[in-house]
Amino acid sequence: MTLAILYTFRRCPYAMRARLGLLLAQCNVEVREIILKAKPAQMLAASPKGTVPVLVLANGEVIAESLEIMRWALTRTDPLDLLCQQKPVIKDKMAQLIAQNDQQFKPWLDRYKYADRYPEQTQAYYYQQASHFLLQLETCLGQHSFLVADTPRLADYAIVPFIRQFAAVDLKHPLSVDFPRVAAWLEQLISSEIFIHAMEKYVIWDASHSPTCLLGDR
Ligand SMILES: N[C@@H](CCC(=O)N[C@@H](CS)C(=O)NCC(=O)O)C(=O)O
Repeated sequence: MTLAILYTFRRCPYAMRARLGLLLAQCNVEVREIILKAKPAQMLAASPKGTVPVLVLANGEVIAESLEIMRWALTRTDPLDLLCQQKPVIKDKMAQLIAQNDQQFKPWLDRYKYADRYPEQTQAYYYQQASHFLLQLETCLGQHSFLVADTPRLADYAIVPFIRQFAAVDLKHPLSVDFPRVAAWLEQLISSEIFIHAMEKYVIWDASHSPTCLLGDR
């Protein structure tokens, strides 16, 4: 059987969420680890916009948005009901949290992380702006063990790579000081087997390599 091909970059939070979605759906794919400074021509031919992740399906269809890759995989197999298909209120809440993460939190995260590239404000200002979203997550986690329920769902896996990145910006300023519940949630998710699997290291792909698969050998 021809496998779908995933172009990915280990440290990219969008690619992380795509790998998590594929693993959670037990969907095997061929993994092609790339470097952003030297994107392979095969990836750019499939997706000229040049962002990772990119999933090229066996029928040639291309999915070049991380959340769509998660949804595509989980729509096929969702043993843990991560999409909460029968729970419209939770589905809406998840969509809202993920949209806030991607549209509001992520730009502040970038400014906080690379504050020297955005000298118009201080890093403390960017932290403050990013905190609005973290406070919202803190409130969610006061209501259940994970963002929308007592077990992890799509929203947890879609958002956690970005919170992990935020927490790593300034290790002298641990997340637990201002956001203790978010810090505990982060720790629980990133120490889980699935996350560790999603962070496996791959050599940089080139066309001469024999295929490497997300779920191990074919
Ligand atoms: N909306 C896209 C965003 C993906 C994205 O921006 N990925 C970054 C890496 S974290 C990227 O590929 N940037 C292109 C570059 O740096 O050349 C998605 O959700 O997949």
